[in-house]
Amino acid sequence: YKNPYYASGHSAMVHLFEWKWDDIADECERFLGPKGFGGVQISPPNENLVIWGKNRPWWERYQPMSYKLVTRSGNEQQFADMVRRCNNAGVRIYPDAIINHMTGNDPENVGTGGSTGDFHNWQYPGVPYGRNDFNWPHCVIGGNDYACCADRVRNCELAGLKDLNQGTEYVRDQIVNYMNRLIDLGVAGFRIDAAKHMWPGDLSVIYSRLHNLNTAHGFPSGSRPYIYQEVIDLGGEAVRREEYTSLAAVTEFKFGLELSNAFKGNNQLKWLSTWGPAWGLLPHEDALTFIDNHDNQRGHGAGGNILTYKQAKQYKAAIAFMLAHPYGEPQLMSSFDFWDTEAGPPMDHHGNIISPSINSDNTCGNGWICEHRWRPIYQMVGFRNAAGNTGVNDWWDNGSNQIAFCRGGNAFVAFNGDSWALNESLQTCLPAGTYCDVISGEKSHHSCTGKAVTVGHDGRAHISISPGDFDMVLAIYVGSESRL
Ligand code: LAG
Ligand code: CA
Repeated sequence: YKNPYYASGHSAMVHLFEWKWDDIADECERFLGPKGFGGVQISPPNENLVIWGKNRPWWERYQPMSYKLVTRSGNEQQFADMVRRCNNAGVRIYPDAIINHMTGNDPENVGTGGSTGDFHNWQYPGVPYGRNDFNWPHCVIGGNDYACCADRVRNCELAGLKDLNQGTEYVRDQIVNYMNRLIDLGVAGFRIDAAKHMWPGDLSVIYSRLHNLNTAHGFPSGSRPYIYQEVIDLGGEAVRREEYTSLAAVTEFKFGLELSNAFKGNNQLKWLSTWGPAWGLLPHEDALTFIDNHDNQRGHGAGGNILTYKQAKQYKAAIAFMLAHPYGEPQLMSSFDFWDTEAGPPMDHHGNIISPSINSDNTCGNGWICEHRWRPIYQMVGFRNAAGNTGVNDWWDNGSNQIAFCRGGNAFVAFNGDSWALNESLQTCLPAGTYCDVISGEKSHHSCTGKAVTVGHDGRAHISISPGDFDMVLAIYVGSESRL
């Protein structure tokens, strides 16, 4: 359950938060596949409660009504089409699986697929679920429960959301059938929402009943789905993330907190020479890593002080470090613009999601940020693919916030977080030649639109990043897009 089964030569997953299935299919073919992205995390594909009372907030999708594949992102036909087209483009699909709970006691009761419910009586006819399928006696998780009481964290309601009892065979069957339908349609794995709120023993049974990945979609026979479980554990909790790592991968929330802290200038970059488990992070193969996610970018979930697209220069540097460094299985966030932390995606007055527009410089419009289309970000996916499974070598730092390292003999990156220029002759480990920095520009015909770096026969090159540069990163690698 810890192998994402990316197509060869691809890496890194992007969360296309609230995108429509037709748009994701287009994006796989026109951008993600050609740029070497490994996969897409999609918003929950199952029917959710429609919440007009809050003007269709993004979080209505975390209130399931049934396992019918009908949401604002599209219907089952569109879902199947997206998965097929993305797999053909070498890009895998990972749905967000909401299996801990159903809806809250909301005043509205109609879902995106037309299902209705009677929440006060635990009735969800679209599945169907009834009172016996939920934990009993009824209780709601309180703030103090997280430190003391694992049983309450797992058997009581999260934010008043009706808490399914995954210990019963009937509930397990509904969940397993839902997930297996998605696997048969060609998905490569799942994010397990709210995994902390479910018993590891129940999850283990559910995972063991999942089908192998569909060989008709290009997966090797016998492949198990990639599973990354959302467990927020920054220490001091009754539920520990180590209870889940024996089952499958886990979301590593400390990763984004520490890198945000460092790239904001609150911790010197030189300390990153030991980046990985020495920082208290999970073992490499257990960790799904990211800077921000859909919750903490807007102060939900783990909260904290996370870098997002709103502090672009530091954010891009933190993302570049994540993609340049071999530790972890990286995930990128791709957002819609927001000020109101509850607001849903760009939509018309019927509540239909408005597609992103694509500008001539690769960026998006219509209210979509599309961080994954920012040059320093997608070019670093190319860097990661060129670096392959090499480790870090030839680490250099200036004793404060200027750092650089190589990945084998294929890729070199430098960062300047100091308020003065980085101007050094450094070992790049690359074969002699002239390379285009993929951060400040790219190769165009026979020249670089940004910085050019000339590597000598000893592998050394003059590297310069000044504090006034648009980005605090310089990256070069052996590849057709980067070598003149
Ligand atoms: C998650 N991970 O464990 C998701 O990443 C997170 O986005 C989900 O919460 C949560 N668990 C449940 O799947 C989101 C919002 C909540 C929202 C919830 C359900 O962060 O704010 O709760 O989705 O829509 C909302 C209201 C609550 C209310 C609740 C039930 O904000 O005030 O009690 O609905 O009506
Ligand atoms: Ca639960």
